[in-house]
Amino acid sequence: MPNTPAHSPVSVLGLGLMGTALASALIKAGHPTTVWNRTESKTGPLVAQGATPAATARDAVTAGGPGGPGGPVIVCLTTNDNVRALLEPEAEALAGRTVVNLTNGTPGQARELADWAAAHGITYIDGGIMAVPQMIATPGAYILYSGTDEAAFATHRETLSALADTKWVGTDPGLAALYDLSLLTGMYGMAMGVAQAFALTGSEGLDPRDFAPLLTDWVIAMVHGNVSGMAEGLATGQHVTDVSNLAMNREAFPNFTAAFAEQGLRTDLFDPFQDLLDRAVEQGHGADGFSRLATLLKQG
Ligand code: FVH
Repeated sequence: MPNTPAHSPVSVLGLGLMGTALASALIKAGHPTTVWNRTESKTGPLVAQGATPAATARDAVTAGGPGGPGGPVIVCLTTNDNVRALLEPEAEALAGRTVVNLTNGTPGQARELADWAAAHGITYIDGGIMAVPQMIATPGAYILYSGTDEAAFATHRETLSALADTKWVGTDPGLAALYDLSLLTGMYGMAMGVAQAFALTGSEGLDPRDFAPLLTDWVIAMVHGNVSGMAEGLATGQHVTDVSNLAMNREAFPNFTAAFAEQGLRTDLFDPFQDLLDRAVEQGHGADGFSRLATLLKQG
């Protein structure tokens, strides 16, 4: 197979659920793929698909000879501490290469890894995967990328597009993690609300499958109504609303925590929201909509 950008060799370090899906997608797209995992047995299924196993992480990053094959070294481990511990001893071997780190972490961790890489002549691209392993290389999946060297990203973009759609978000290496965690924050907020809603209907023995369609439609409608409206309020500083203001919500909200308690449920997921509404109204923002709340979440 010719060593064109479309089929450039790639090394993948970390073959958990996600790393395995990533490596498999690269193999299917025709990239000569070298794989390494701390627990060696996880290389087996990928070798059966055509991957080359590396006995050590050093072998994986130097695959293709001195200076490596020119393709990216993709890393997907549990945490960025694991990444740092794995890559530090390989700094010399990685000099001149591009590391694409798809491990979930904080913006600060990404910036620290980028600084460490730059000090060793390594190009660092951070990524945030907006997909579960089963979605890799399917429509709808995308990966956010950021790093100081946008040209390096452009060089490897075609290779990376074998994994999922690519979204470049900027030259601050922390931005991919910031976007990733912000999107997941929205998801966790939704998960908390949905869990509490099922607990409330469940407290009367309602079948969750009967309630699910109502809840789905309601959540979707509320997302459509609220997210862009909040963005507009935040961007313009015009938070006043004629729809559902904070003063009204503050008065209504005790009904929720009271109902949870009446039904024998815990209230502690929702108690902080009452505190936030109280603070907003006490600071004179009663006529504002939910966008105001995002301005009241800074520490200090
Ligand atoms: N799975 C998912 O749905 C999400 C989707 C969004 C992105 N996340 C992040 O991806 C990272 C990896 O997730 P994963 O699902 O692949 O996780 P595991 O299946 O648990 O595999 C973890 C791999 O990390 C290796 N590993 C852990 N510690 C070390 C270490 N100290 N040195 C070297 N490798 C290490 C582990 O190796 P082993 O246990 O098999 O030997 C696995 O290869 C993660 O950041 C998610 O947040 C996934």
